[in-house]
Amino acid sequence: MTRFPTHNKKLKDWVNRMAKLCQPDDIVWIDGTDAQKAALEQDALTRSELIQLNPEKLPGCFLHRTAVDDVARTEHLTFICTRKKHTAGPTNNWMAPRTAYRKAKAIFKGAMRGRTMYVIPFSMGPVGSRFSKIGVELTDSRYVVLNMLIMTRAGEAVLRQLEKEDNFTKCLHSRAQLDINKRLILHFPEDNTIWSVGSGYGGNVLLGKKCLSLRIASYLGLREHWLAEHMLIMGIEEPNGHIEYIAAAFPSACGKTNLAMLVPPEGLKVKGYRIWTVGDDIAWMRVDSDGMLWAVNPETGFFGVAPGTNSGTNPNMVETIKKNTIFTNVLLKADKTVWWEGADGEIPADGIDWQSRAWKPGAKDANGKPILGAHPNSRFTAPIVNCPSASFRMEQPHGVPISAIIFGGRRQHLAPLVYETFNWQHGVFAGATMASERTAAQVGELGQVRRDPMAMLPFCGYNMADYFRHWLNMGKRMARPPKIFHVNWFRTDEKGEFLWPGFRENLRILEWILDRCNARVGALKTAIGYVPYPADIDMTGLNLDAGALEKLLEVRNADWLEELKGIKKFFNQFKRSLPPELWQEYKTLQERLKSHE
Ligand code: GTP
Ligand code: SPV
Ligand code: MN
Repeated sequence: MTRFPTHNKKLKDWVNRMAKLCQPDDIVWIDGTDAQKAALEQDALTRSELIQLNPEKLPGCFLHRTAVDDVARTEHLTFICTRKKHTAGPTNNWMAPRTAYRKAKAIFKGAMRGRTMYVIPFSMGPVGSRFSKIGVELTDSRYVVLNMLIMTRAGEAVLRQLEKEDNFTKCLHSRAQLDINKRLILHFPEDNTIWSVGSGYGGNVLLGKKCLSLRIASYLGLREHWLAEHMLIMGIEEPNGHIEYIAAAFPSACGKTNLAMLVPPEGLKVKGYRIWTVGDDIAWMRVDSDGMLWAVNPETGFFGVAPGTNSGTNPNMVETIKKNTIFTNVLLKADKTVWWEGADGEIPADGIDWQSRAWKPGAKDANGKPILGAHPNSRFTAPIVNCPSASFRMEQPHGVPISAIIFGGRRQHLAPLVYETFNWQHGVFAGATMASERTAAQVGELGQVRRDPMAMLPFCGYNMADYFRHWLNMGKRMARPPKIFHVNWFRTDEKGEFLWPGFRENLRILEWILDRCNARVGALKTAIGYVPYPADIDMTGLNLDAGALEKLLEVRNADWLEELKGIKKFFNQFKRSLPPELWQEYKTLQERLKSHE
C-alpha cells in the first residue's frame, strides 16, 4: 500500500480501491498551500487547460473552456441511487445502487490512465464546526482542484480533522472521455457517496456544491433535523445599525447572487442601509435553543453567472472578480481580459468566443441567430473574501438568525412583485408550489414554466413529499419561525418588457418585507396572501410609469385558479405521500380565490 498523509484507515482504503479502479499514473494529495496551487496552475497552463489572463488587469485570473456539449448541469444524467425507488420520489431520476455502480464502474475503469488522481479533502462549513460536513473528492481534473480551492475549505486542516472523525462523503470524479453518452452524476445517499463521470462542468463536478451540500446534505438534514437549501443568505443593516438576516430561494439563474450583494439604490441611500453578503447559493439552517432558525453558508466562493454582470447590475461582483478568479466559457479579448454579453464597457471589436472561434459582434449563425461571445451559462469562480460586502460573520460556525425566508422565480404574468404568506404552513405551500421559466443553467428548453419547489427540484436528494413534511415539521420546532414571502422580479407588460427594474431596486421590496417582519406597516389581504399597499413601498428616486406599481402588485384570481390545475397535477404524482396539510392549503386557496372572484 502506498504511504498516504493520513492515518484514517477508511480514507486510505477507499483511495486505494478507487485508484485501483481508475488506474491513475500517480496520486497527489491537495494540502491547500499556495505553492501547490501555483504548481497546479502552471501545469494547467502548460497543458492548455487554462489560459493566463492579463496579469496587470486581472491578477491571478484564468480562463477555462469546457467541451461544447458540457456547459450546464445535465439533470437527465443525474440520479439518486437508493435501494428503494420510493426514497428518491417521483421528481428524481432513480437508479438502483447496484446498477448505478456497475454502469459507472465500466466508465471509470482505467479512466485516469496517463493522468494524476488528486485527493481533495474539503470541509463544507468551518473546519471542525459541528455544523460542518467533510468530503474527499478524487478527481483527474486540475480545473476541479483549482475551483474547489476557491469554493471550499480544502487541504491539510481537513486531513487533520479526519484523524479525529471518520465520517466523510466519498466523492469520485473523472473527466473520462468527456463523452455525453458516458456521463453520469450519481448520488448514493445511503452510502454517503457521489460518483460523477464524463463531465467537466461546475455543478456536475465540483462535488462539494450541489451534489454534497444539497443532494446529500438534504438527505442528512432530514435525519438530523436541519435544512439544506438552495438559498442565498444576506444581512440588511438598517439605518439604526441593527442587522436583520434573510434567506431566499430562487431557481438557478433567477437572481440569488445579484440580490445577495446588492448596493442600495440612490433614492434609498440617505436612509443608510448596508448589505452584508453571507452566501449566494446554499444555506444550511438549524433551529437553535432560542427557537429561531440560524443559517450558515457552507461555501467559501461564488460560482456566478457571468452574462448580465456589470457595474450597474452588480458592482460588488465586478469588484470581486478583479483578481484570483477563474472564468469559464466567456469571451477572450485581444488584451487578455474577458467579456460577456451585458458586461461593462464597449462591445469588443473582436475576440475569441467561448468555443475558441474568432468572434466579431453582429455575427449570425446558419439560422440567423446572433453568435454569442460568452455562453449564456458562462460563469466565474471567485473567493467570497474578495467581495466588498462579505459578511464579518462568515466564519461563525453558528451562522446568522433568519428573520424572513423568500421564495421566488421567473413568472412573466402570474405572481405579483411580492406577497407575504399567512403563516408557516401556508408559506411551505407557497414554496412547494413555486414555478419558474427555465434558464440556461441546466440543459433543456428555455422559457418553459416548470414547477420547482423551494428551487430544489434538481437538488433534493430524496422524495420531495418527505421533504415537504420535513419543512412542515421544522416549523413546529421553532418558537419564532421566520415569516415566509414570495417575490417575482420578472413580471412583464404587454410588450414583454420587465415591469420592475430589479437588481438594486429590489431593496425597496426587502425594506417592505422587514417592515412586515417588525409589524411596522399594514397590508392588503388577498386570496394568495398579504400584498403591499403601494404607498408603503418607498419609491424615492425611481420613476416608474404611472400605474406600473399597481400592475406589479395585482393579484388576478382567474390566473391563479388556472395555476391550481398545474399545482394539482404536480401534487398528484406524490399520491398518498403528500402531506395532507398541503392539500388543505390547496383547497382553502381555491375557496378564497372563488369567493374573491
Ligand atoms: P445560480 O448561480 O444558477 O443558482 O443563479 P442565481 O440565482 O444566483 O442567479 P444570478 O443572480 O446569477 O442571476 C441570473 C440572471 O438573472 C443574470 O443574468 C442576472 O442579470 C438576472 N437577474 C438577476 N436579478 C435580476 C433582477 O432583479 N431583475 C432582472 N430582470 N434580472 C435579474
Ligand atoms: C445552479 O445551476 O444553480 C448553480 C450553478 O448554482 S451549478 O454549480 O452548476 O449548479
Ligand atoms: Mn444555484
